[in-house]
Amino acid sequence: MTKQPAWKKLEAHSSKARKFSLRSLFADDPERGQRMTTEAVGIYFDYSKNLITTETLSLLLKLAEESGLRARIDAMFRGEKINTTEKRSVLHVALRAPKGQSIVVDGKDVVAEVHAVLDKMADFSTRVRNGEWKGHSGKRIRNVINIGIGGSDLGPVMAYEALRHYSQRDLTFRFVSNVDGTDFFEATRDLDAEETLFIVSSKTFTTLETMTNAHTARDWTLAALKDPAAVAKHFVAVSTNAGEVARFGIDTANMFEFWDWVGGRYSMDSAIGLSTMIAIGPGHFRAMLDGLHQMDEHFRAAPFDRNVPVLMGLLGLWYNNFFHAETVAVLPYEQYLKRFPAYLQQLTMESNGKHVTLEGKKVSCQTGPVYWGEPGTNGQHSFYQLIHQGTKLIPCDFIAFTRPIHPLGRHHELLLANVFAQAEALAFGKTSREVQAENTPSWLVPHRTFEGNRPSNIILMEQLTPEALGKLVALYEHIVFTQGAVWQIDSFDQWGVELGKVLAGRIIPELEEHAEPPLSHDSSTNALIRRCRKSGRP
Ligand code: G6Q
Repeated sequence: MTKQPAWKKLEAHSSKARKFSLRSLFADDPERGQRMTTEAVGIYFDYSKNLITTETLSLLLKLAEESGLRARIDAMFRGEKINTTEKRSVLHVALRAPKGQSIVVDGKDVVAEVHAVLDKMADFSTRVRNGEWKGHSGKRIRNVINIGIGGSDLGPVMAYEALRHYSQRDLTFRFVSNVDGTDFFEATRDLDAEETLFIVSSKTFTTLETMTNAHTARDWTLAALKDPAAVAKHFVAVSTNAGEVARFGIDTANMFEFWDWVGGRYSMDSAIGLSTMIAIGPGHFRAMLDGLHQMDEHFRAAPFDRNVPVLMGLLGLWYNNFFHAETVAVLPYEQYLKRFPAYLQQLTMESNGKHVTLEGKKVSCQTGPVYWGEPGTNGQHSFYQLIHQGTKLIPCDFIAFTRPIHPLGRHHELLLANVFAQAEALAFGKTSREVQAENTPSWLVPHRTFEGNRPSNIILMEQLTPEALGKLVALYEHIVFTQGAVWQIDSFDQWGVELGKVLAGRIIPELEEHAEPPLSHDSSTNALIRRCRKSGRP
């Protein structure tokens, strides 16, 4: 990639760009704040506060062309096996394709299968929501606990929190992911097993954490209900592995299927979203799918210079590869999106944290940045200091909504004023002359000076609805796709999580067995294991 003509030109251009001043760029072009924006599927995207000119943009767009982004998008939508290291199609876009559309994988129309599962989910969700689905002792289900981890947890947690306003409030939702027993204990300590339904969400149904928590959940349920038949009423599964689901004791009639062409971190709108559907109801869930689909169509069809995910992907790449920025801050000014940055961390970092190209050669440039963030305005009172005056360049994505969900007094105006002010302050700063003009003592002037020139994107939408959330999720999925295509890496595998799992498997018996098997790790690991051996504990 780094040998492409556009890359070389961007390298040369970036030494000029380091001297760009956002103050001057805005002063020289009074239209910049309108010109460097685009609007699509209900998103107003303002990218004018980036360290770019029209030339930068056209070079970045050229880079996208030279890297074959268009062909790769088409290959994904056709269902080609673009996840080459796992020999799989990458078809999360099929999860929200409307009924009647057809995408064929290995001779099967996957869209028809998707809708069959959605209908089954809708039927089940409705029965839980209206109380028709009863627990073993005849009591109504009041609590729903999703057990899953990684892609089988972060999406459901994020979506539940984001759409809580639309949820059925007489149902309690909890999420257990960590193998740390505290997670299960705290999620269940005040609940009545007779009123609790567990959704065991695991693509493989073999994941250590999830299966450990699922077995603990079964013991917890049976300790209260004292009848193995209770499992049928208190456990359902979301998985691709019917054999393991049956072995666990869950009737496969109560299993909601998905497929190997859905990556874990791309699965929040598959059956993995069953807890979301129970919370918000099938109608809202379908609205979320519609939002995802609208963004898919925009990504597939819009010209790159007006394509929001392509533009955002390229701008991210600009700072990552040409300004050596290491991170991206995602800053939603909407309290309900408090888990969105955590969700994005997996989506972006598990996808693009790769060190070799599709051909297995070491990459010649930096790949995925670190994503992080917190909702505004809280972050302003903690880490924004470093973004404003630190020595690191941290491009920011601000996400805001014009209409509040809860219009309370002046709250929303204050919230919006803050997000716009932050972007303005980052971009334009405050010169030492301006600080001096405020009669600041000269020794304090450097401390109170803001260099500015710190780039940000603003994503402005009308209101956080299920449809809007769908658009935001698909937006970031396609940003990841765009960057992965330019870097020519496999954004859909995750071999990096394997080694730790294998090593943990080796250490488990070394901690648990009273025979104290001999240890053959490094001296540090050996010493740590010895200190924690079960047999040595009081
Ligand atoms: C996501 C990853 C990973 C996965 C979890 C859970 O893309 O593959 O986070 O989702 O390891 O896997 P299971 O769903 O198979 O339990």
